[in-house]
Amino acid sequence: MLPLTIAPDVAHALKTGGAVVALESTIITHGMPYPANFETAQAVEAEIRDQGAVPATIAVVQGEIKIGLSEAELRNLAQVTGAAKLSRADLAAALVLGQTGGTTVAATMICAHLAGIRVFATGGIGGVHRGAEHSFDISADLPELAETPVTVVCAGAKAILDLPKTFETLETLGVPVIAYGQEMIPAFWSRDSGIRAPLQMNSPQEIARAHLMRGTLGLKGGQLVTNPIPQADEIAAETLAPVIENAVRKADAQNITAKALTPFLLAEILEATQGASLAANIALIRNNARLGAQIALAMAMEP
Ligand code: PSU
Ligand code: MN
Repeated sequence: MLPLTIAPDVAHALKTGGAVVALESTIITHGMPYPANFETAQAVEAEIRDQGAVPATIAVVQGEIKIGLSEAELRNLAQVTGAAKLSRADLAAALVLGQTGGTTVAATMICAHLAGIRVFATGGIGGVHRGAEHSFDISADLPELAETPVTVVCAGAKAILDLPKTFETLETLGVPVIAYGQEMIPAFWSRDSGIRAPLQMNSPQEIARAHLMRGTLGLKGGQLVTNPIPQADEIAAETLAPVIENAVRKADAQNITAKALTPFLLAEILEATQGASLAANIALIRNNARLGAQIALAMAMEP
């Protein structure tokens, strides 16, 4: 039997054809410190409700997939020590072993699809790490986008990654990368990565229809929507470049690899920039939650 529980408001929305937006939880367990992680998770859920959609934060709690967390469950997850970081490879084992953990973009897509949720908002996705030609470190998020039919809204990928290699890989995998409202792919804290997007769309309706058209064509996999951070919250790429260089060097020197690498880099950057990167991070996730809700609402209106 599938150990999966859907929160009452999410179940109701799914049953009545309402708009639901999935949210990941590795950002809660491994991406931000307490209490910023808890407050951000709540603010992101509130953005989705304000648009008229229902948020579903997804996590694994004591061996059970939770689709939608209560406030108490969210607070527990934000404070739990030793939470696992669960990607595609870990999910079945975590359920059998009764673990508690945050789901990555890949695992959240899998769980969202199991529950019938088609839209998912996050901050940044995993990708091809710098030096991947030696380490072979490529996030399982990329092949998941080619496998599971969920539209993922993000703000691009962080420059902790090799951005050109990340987007080349997505092209190889046949994943549509859509820039929202501009020609260029955004770069998380800043609006322009210097890489032209293969696709541009300017309305939630277009994105919703493209998702449905993929289903009509019988294509596997989802879409990646890259939504630029609001201008007022942007941090210049030059400001962060040395901080990122430093974090990558430190990870290399300390031999941080595999699952530990992304959380290590995120924590280093957070510490080095203190409030600045965190404030931008929160602003862009809220912005993505709003767009995710608008896409989910548009999809719910389509026949
Ligand atoms: N990138 C970010 N913030 C994050 C993550 C990535 O800017 O919180 C998290 C996401 O949950 C993503 C995961 O799915 O890290 C990728 O980890 P890895 O690189 O180990 O696949
Ligand atoms: Mn990795």
